[in-house]
Amino acid sequence: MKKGSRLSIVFILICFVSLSLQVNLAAFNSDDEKVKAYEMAYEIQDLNARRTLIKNIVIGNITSLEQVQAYIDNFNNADSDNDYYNPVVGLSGDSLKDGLSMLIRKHVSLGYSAARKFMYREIDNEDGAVEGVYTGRVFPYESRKKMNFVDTEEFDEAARETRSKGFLNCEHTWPQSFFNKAEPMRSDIYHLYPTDSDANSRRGSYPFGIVKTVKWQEGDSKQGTDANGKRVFEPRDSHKGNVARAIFYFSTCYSKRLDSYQENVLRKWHESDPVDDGERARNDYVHTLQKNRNPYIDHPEWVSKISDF
Ligand SMILES: [Ca+2]
Repeated sequence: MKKGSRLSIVFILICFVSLSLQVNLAAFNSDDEKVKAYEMAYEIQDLNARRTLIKNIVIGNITSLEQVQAYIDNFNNADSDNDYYNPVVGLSGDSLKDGLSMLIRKHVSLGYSAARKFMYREIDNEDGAVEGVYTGRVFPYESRKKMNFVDTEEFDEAARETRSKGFLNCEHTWPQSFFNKAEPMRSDIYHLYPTDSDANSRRGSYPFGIVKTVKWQEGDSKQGTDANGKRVFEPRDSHKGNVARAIFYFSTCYSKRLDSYQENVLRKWHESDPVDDGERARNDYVHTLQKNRNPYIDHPEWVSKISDF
């Protein structure tokens, strides 16, 4: 892109970022600094989605890169909360579940576009690539670029139609059809994961279970019928515990009951695929955005303290 047109985008974008955020381009010495300001303004655009979380941060007129950086640092430092679980310490059974429900229900919903943007660009992005949780297929996703294989608000509709399968999209571990795509459930990242679109549609809204007769299989995830002939979806082993804790979170947060079949399967998976560092890091990251946590990642032992989800 030519520098002249790039700079005009700078101005438009910065105006778009926020009415209350004004970057005075004239204050920057060189074109390079102006372009850098544009890059940082882009970052602020993401941060801006979180702006409502921290009401005491006032965005003034920004005239230097240092001020922009300080603004970003303020966001990143405002998230620690060591006493998060204090209100439920010592509780068990239904009291624990109800207490956790009150605690985690109070959170910020980013909206579906921003939630996916954070997920693909940052939370689940490893060196410019995002892995589909069911198949393990890796999708290149370079930050700040429109990627045709990724289903975001920028996703090209024509590309979607010509690629009926094989793009990266968003799995709702608790199926969207069960809550009519309503917010804040739809955008709650604790049960959202990047997936291969094909695997996502194979999962559909089937319950999770152990597949005995395979109808579809890829990357060790399967869809088919279980020992009783019931149609189920079985994620690969490394994602089984993540699914269990996502569902326990959702059930607790939104007071949705699990049938005993589903609960038994997920309790086993919670044990067989325990919490790992990657899941803990994801919990920390989502906390900075939503201001709540998945308690079953922080305290896996609480699952057995609750007799009935
Ligand atoms: Ca796992």
